[in-house]
Amino acid sequence: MTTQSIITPTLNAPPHEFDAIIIGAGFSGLYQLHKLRDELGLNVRVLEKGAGIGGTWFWNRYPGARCDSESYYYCYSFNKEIEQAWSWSERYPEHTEIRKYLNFVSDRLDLKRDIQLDTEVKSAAFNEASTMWKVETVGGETFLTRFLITAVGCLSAANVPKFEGLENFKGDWYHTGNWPPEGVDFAGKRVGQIGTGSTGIQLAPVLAGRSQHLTIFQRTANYSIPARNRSVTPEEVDLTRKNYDDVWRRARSGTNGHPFTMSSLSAIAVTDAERRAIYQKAWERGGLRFRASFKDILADNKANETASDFIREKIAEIVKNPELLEKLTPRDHGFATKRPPIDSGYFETFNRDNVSLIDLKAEPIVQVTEKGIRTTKQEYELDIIVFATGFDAFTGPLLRLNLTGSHGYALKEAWAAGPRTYLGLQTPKFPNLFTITGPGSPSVLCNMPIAIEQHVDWITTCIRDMRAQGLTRIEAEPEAAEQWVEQVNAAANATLLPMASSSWYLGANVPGKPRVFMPYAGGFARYTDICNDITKSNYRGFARS
Ligand code: N01
Repeated sequence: MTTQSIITPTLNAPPHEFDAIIIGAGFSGLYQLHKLRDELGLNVRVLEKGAGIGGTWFWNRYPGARCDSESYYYCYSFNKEIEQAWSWSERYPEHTEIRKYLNFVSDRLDLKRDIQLDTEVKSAAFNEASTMWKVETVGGETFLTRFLITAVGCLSAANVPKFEGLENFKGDWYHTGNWPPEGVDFAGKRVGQIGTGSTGIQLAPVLAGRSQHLTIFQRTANYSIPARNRSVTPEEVDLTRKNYDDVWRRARSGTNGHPFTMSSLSAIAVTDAERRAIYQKAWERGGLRFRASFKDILADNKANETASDFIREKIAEIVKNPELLEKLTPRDHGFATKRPPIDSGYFETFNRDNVSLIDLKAEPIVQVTEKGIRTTKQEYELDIIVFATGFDAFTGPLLRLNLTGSHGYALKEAWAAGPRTYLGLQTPKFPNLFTITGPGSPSVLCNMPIAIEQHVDWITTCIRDMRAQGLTRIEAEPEAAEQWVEQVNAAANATLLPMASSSWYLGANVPGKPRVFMPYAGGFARYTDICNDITKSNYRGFARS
């Protein structure tokens, strides 16, 4: 992997001025840089907190970290040469391979010369008189820019629960989303893992194999579908390359940006035997596509219950100990109402002798002690604690930037009751600020690279049109944002998605966070049509001058 950093911070220099500053060098920041610099000819700088590019995949290096979208479509679609030159080795790429891919793309497009690593944005404020943003970094640098574009991802603000006594723990602790690049040696260690979301479910089988003993602290039992990861054959690579146009056409025309279509069948309109055969086939094929087995899994309680029942039966076939099985069986929410994980041997892990499961509903954590974790029942002695406790999703990464819009209005204030955006792209009173995959856009309900490309393309067209029309300022109108928030709520309420009380889609995993369903659930293709229509209407809902 190429790791060279081209730009190093220059302290105490006069403010650097740019046409656009992009915050973050993951999938979205890299593509946005390419579009603005290489297509519009703008003077652009990317500021990246990490010591390397990759965004999510720079930070998430925990054992077992891999993507749960399939490799052949968890990648960019905008460049034919890159598409034809790159080969994925596995069905679900590991974090190392995704970093290699992003470095490969960056090198091909010569992006690194405009990316400044090790540069964390401390704050940014809009100046009404100059129509410019002033960006300040933790390292003391100042930048001025006409357009400020956040490419910080939806899941980049780690959520470490505030357990009393963590500072006293004599062992080591880590959050999965901030994993040390040098790795962690678990050999001979007693490890505690808190959290059983997508991350914890990927992590547990690997930790169980590497540690002396693994204690998993579970608050909510989860569903999971087998990933069925495997190597990709050269024949499959060739076939995908030949068919890429069709892959992308299908991905863009669907609900979730995946190149498979939702079944047209209802789960309750078929016979029991037909339903079982369809679920069984989907279970054997593995992966997130299980959700597409029937059209109403996320729209109708009865249909959802058939999927939930099927998975519960599968868990019962795997887990041998009846007491553990009871704890591991999800009953408080329907399948896929929370983001469903996929796994490689998760439930099988509980058949091992060196794994224990603590049900935090029965014995909540009281404190972290010098020696480990104390629940209401007992103290568990541990050498290492791993927090697989997720993220302050959607709003967390943006609020941490300390953004101040027109006349000193802070984003924290604007979003005090939850995020209010127009299309997830702009927030009223924050002129010239674009949020790639911001709250109110399909983002995490979608295959992320597809959602990112759509946003970056829209932003690029918008800036191009402004420049062509001699405009320098764009701001979402408050009424347009209000109406969009209503549409986001209506789209969510037409599904079962808001029903999982512990879902991070609702911000429920972070104590004190407003409970608002944040992504747009009306479908990716529909969302794209809405955005395109707004472009054609000469930017309805945006005030431009
Ligand atoms: O986070 P989560 P994640 N005490 O929020 C528990 C994406 N992803 O990192 O359910 C005890 O889903 C919490 O319990 P509960 C994917 O979109 C993608 O696993 O809130 N437990 C839950 O079990 C995914 O959905 C890939 O009751 C506490 C867990 O911690 C998203 O990232 C791979 C707690 C957190 O689960 C987030 O997944 C991995 C507390 N105080 C992840 N606080 C790809 O392949 C939280 N928990 C692309």
